[in-house]
Order: sequence, then structure tokens, then C-alpha cells
Amino acid sequence: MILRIDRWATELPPPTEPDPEGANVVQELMGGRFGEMSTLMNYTFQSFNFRHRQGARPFYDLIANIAAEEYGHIELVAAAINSMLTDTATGEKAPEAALKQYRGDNFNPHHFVSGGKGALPQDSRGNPWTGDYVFSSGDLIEDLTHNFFLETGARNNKLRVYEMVDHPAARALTGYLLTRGGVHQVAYARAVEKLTGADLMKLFPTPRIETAKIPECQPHIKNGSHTKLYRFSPSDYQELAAVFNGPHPETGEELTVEQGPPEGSPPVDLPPQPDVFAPDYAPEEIAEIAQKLRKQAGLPDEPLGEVIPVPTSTLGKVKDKLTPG
Ligand code: MN3
Repeated sequence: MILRIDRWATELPPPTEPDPEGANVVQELMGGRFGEMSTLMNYTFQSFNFRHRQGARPFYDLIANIAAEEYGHIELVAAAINSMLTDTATGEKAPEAALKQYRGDNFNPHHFVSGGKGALPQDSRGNPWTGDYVFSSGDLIEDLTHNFFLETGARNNKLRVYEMVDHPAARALTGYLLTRGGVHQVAYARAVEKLTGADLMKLFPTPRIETAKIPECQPHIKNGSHTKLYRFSPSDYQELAAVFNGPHPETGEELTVEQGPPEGSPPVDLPPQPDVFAPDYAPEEIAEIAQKLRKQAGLPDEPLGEVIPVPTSTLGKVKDKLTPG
């Protein structure tokens, strides 16, 4: 089973200018072969299929626990894509040509026509993520070696997306995921080492660029995220620490297991996009219904969720001034 926490794994900047072409590139980190859906589903299936758990507990705990963190990573990629698809100045133009600007070779029509300016389980070419990307052989050494390779490919793709897309949400996303993917890379390398005696620490960093060279990784390195494995369970997966230990191969700092998920951040409350009817052509009508239901249920007048609000009207006005007429 899995518990859910309504927070993002890290802070992302509020939406600025939309960048649907960049969002299309970032889709690779969601539904590409080396994307977060792949890491999530590889570790999830390997943990489901794990035999002789009590006999191999530290390795089972490692895979099952990292799977849980990956859920937060697909959520964060989606958040970045949604943010990049958000136009803070829209609202008045539907149903007339409000979406016409999003036609062209570099856009994915699914982001607008079927996705309502939302992230999709697809790669950067619009191909759907597939279960063929899941490798769960039952052989522990084979699976762990594969996972090291998967994290290496994931890190490689993140670096290239970093280079291709300079939108602030994409940069914050890749900075965080590079740091965390680096930790998972070390975790699987350590696991292979402990089982076989092979010295995989000599492979770091791979690709051959240190995490510390990426400016957006710096805040995460400063708070120690690059050496920590978060234990994503109130009481389970305690045996992680038997595998995830020793010096970090790039910095020499001690690897540690931290109880509980990262502190993360409340999600940014991305504003309605009436041109795609998200969540409705007239979002204020849904808000009115929600308010009535809240009252009937005896809930407080103010919504209970914690979000970072985005003042849409203000942003819209600023943009209107910049583009008169
Ligand atoms: Mn990940």
C-alpha cells in the first residue's frame, strides 16, 4: 500500500510565461524510456515480484522504498509541465481562436486538445509510455544492475533537457531530479557492490559531469539531499541502512538514511485555464458549488488544503499593459 502527502517534493517557481515547446521536451522526463514513470514502475514491479524477502530484506527495502520516492518525482515532472503550459493572462477569448497560437511543429496538440494544458503519460515525441520499459527479471543482481543503468540514463536525459529548456520551472525540476537521481544511482551501485564485490564507485560521476556543476542543484546539495535516502514509511523499510552507507563517491561525505519524506513544498495552485475549460469554462461556478458543499459538510469556509496561491488577476493585468490592444 502507499500513503499520499499533498506536497511537492521540492519548491517550483510560480508560472511565468508559458513555454509549450519546452513542456513538450520535458515530457521525455515523464514518459520516456528513462523518464520518471519508468523508474517508478520498474522499482514498483521489482518490489511486487520480490521473492524471499526476509532472506534479502535490505535489498527489498531499498527497491520498495525508492519506488515510493519515484511517485513524488512523476508528480513533480507533471507540476513543471503544467506550470509551463499555464498562461496567467488567458480567460476572455474562448471559444474563438484562443488556442490558435499553439499550432505548429514544436507543439504537442494533445497538451491542449485532449490534455487541457496538462501533463501526459507520453515522451517528448508524443509516444505513450509503455510497460515494455519495465525490467523485472526476478534475478536480484540483474535487476539492481539494470536499475543503476536506468538511473544513469535518466541522469543523462535530465542533463540534456536542462540544456534544451531554460524555463525556470524546467531548470528547478531538473536541478532537483538530478540530485535525487544521483542518490538513487549511488544506492543501486552500493547494492551491486555489497552483493558482488565489484567496485562501481569508480563509475562516478556518470555522465562525467559533477552534480555540483549545475547551479540549480546547489540548494539541494547545501541541504544535504545529495547524500540522503529518505525513508518513505512510518515504520517499514528500516533495513535500507544496511546497503545505503559509506562515503559518497563524488564528495566523500557519509551516506545517511533519513526518517520520513523530504519537507518539500505546498503545491502552487495553478490558475484556471478557461480557454481549455480547466477546470471549467466558468471556474467561478465550480468554486461556488464547492463553497456550498463545504458549508453543508460543516467544514470551515476557507479550503483546508495548503497551496501557494498565484494572483492571476494581477499577473493578467501586468501582461495586458505590456501588450496593449
Ligand atoms: Mn527519480
